[in-house]
Amino acid sequence: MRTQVAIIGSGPAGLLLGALLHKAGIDAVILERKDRDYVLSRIRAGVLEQGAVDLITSVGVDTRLKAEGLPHAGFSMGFANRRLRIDLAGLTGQHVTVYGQTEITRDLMDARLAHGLTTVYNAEDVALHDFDSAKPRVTYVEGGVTHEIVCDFIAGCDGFHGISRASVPSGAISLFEKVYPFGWLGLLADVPPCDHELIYANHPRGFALCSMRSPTRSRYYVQVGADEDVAAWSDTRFWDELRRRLDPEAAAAVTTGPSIEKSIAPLRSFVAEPLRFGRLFLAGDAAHIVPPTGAKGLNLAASDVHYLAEGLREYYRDNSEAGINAYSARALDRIWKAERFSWTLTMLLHRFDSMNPFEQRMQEADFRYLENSRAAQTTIAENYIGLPF
Ligand code: RFL
Ligand code: PHB
Repeated sequence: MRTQVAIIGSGPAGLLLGALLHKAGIDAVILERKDRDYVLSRIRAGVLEQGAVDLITSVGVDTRLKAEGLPHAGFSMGFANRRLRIDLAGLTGQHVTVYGQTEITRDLMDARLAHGLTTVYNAEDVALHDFDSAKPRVTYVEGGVTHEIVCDFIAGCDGFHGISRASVPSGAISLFEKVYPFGWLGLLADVPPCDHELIYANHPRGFALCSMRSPTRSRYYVQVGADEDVAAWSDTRFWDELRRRLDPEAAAAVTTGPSIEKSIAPLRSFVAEPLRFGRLFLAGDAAHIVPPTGAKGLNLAASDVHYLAEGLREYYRDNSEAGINAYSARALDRIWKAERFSWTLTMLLHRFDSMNPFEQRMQEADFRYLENSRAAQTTIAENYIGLPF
């Protein structure tokens, strides 16, 4: 098979890149290790910046997003049983949109199918070859048969555990990482949310987050130990722990119900540099991870593929390499700012066993400063709604 761009991974980064390239008249094939239903069963992000919404709109995949996405003009932070609302709309004039990553993925997959674009699911043993030459190749096994794709470029959109970043010689790549000593236990249930906006709570027992997917479907998280076993968490234990960590008003408003999904995600900050190796580009979680506290992971995947698609469009349309040459630096500039924000919010909102009394007082002072400073609230708000790209 021959294509212009071979995309590895059909998460939001790969699918959105595929849609942007299709719009630009550039031919691409997506190779995905899992099947469609498996990809759609992963429960992940829920908050979209306007920039991500605009990109999805630009490829014409916004019908359900416009109908079902929930505009949120603010969110709250809880601390010592007090609640501080960050007025996103009042402070920045903008809002975020609550719409699940699963739904975006489904919409983009359906659009690909409708346009007759090729996605190979269950592609095993994907291997990247010769990306330091002008004729890169990708091989994979499907149904026991080995196939080869000859292409101009490879886009590594295969997430943190993918093959793309791992294919780069270790001397050519620098990795920056911070692993946090805890994870988030998430629960999805068909119950109405406890509030019309998100609540991020810092409590002596640990962090908790009240989020949602729709007016009838809630997503909640509690901070747990890094090596906690999800099997140790019955629904009842989860609901009890969640309510203990919320202020009395929020706790009283929690409607409990059977979980649809329950899983633990470790928290990590990670960046690989650079994002280009000859004719291989990294984008999305393949290149970087943020702790979910700032709701930035999916949004960064969107800005990465926006820069990459622009570069590839310039390459094919204008015969210019300027855009692909600038890709790594442009994307990394925005990535590091989102890393900074996600790290700051994680440090503010979680309890660390290692915190000494001085550090604990610093966290409390941070919060009290935020309560009384419009400037500090604006800093949080302008990062939460998303820096421009
Ligand atoms: P994905 O979604 O991991 O997709 C990568 C795809 O590549 C496939 N793959 C391979 N395919 C072929 N060959 C191989 N060797 C392959 N190896 C892997 C995988 O099967 C998969 O289909 O990466 P992508 O596209 O870069 O998207 C990134 C986002 O998924 C991620 O950043 C967000 O989910 C992060 N995130 C959040 N981001 C937000 O912007 N807002 C949020 O509110 C938010 N909440 C979250 C989150 C992530 C979470 N978890 C579970 C990590 C909440 C949670 C709990
Ligand atoms: C979610 O709804 O899954 C969600 C929302 C906000 C975050 C992280 C996750 O910061």
